Amino acid sequence: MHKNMSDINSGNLALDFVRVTEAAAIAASEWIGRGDKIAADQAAVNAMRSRLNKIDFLGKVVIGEGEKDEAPMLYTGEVVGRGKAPQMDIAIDPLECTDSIAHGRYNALTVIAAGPKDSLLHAPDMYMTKLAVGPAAANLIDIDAPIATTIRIVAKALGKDKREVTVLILDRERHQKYIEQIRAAGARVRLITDGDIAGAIAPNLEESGIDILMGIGASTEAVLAAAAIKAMGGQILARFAPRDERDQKALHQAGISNVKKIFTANDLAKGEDLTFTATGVIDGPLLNGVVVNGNMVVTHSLVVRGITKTRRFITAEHYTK
Ligand code: VTB
Repeated sequence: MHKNMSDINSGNLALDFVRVTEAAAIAASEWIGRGDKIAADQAAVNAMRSRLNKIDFLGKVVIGEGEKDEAPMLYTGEVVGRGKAPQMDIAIDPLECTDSIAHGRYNALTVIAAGPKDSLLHAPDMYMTKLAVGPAAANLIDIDAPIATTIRIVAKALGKDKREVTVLILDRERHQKYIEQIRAAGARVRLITDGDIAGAIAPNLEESGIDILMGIGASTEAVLAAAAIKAMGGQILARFAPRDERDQKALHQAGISNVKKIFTANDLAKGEDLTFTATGVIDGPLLNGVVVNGNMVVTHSLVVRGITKTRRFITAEHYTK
C-alpha cells in the first residue's frame, strides 16, 4: 500500500521532471561560451518554469538559487505545477555553473530534487561547509576531523593507499589552507571552478575517480546533492557558514536556530520518497552535455529514485525542426 502510494507520487514525476531539466539544458546550451551568464540562467529558468507548470502537481520551491547571486530565479516559496496534488517540496538549480556556461568551461547541469511536502530542508541560499563521500566511507566521516584523518579513513575504507585518494574541491582562495592540508596528507587534489552538486555525488560513482568532496559551497547545492547521495549509499555532511550578521539573520528567519548543527544527507533530504533529476549542459564528472547535430539535439540525464534506488541514465534525441 505504502509503496503503491509512492509510485503515484514522486516515482512518476521524476520521469516528468526529466523533460523539464532537458528543456532547461537545451535552452541554456544556446548560451555556451557567449559570456553572458545572466542570459543563460534566464533561459534555463524560463524553460523550467513553463515546463513545470505543465505538470499535474503542486510543487513548492523550498530552496532555490538566486538570493546569493541575485540571479534570475525560480524563487524560494514559488509555487509551480498545474494541479492541486500531490503536494511536493522541490529544490531547484535551473542552471548549476552559470559561469561555466558563460565561459564554455565544464560541468554545467540543470537539476531538480523533489520529495513529499516538508521532506527537503527549507533554508536560505547561503554557504555551507561540506564533506561528501561514497558508500564505503559513508558511516565513518566526521566534518570536524582533521583533513589527514579523513583521508586516512577514506583510504582504508576504499582499500587504497592515501596517495591514490582524490579530493575534489572548488578552486577558491578560501580553500587554500584545505588544499595545502590535502597535499600534506598525501592525497591528490582536483580543483573545479564550479559545480559541487556533481562534485558531491561523484564519489558515489566509481568511474568518476573522485573519492571525497570537501570545502565551502552553496546550501542549495547541498540539498540537491543529498537527494541523490542518499539513494546511492554515500554521505554528505554540511554546516552553515554564515559570512555576516545578515546571513545569521536569514538563518534565524528560516527557523534554523542552531547555526552550528551538522546536517547529514538525511537532514537535508528526509525519508526515502525522493527523486533527483539532472541533465548535463556541458560535460562533467556526472553527465555529458548537450550535443547539437543539425536538427537533432542530444541530451544526457540522470534520474535517481530514492525508494527503489534506481538510477536511470537517459539519452534523448530531440528533433528541433
Ligand atoms: C558552489 C558551486 C556552484 O556556487 O556551490 C558555489 O558548486 C559556491 O559559491 O556552482 P561561490 O561561487 O561564491 O564560491 C556555485 O558557483 C553556483 O553559484
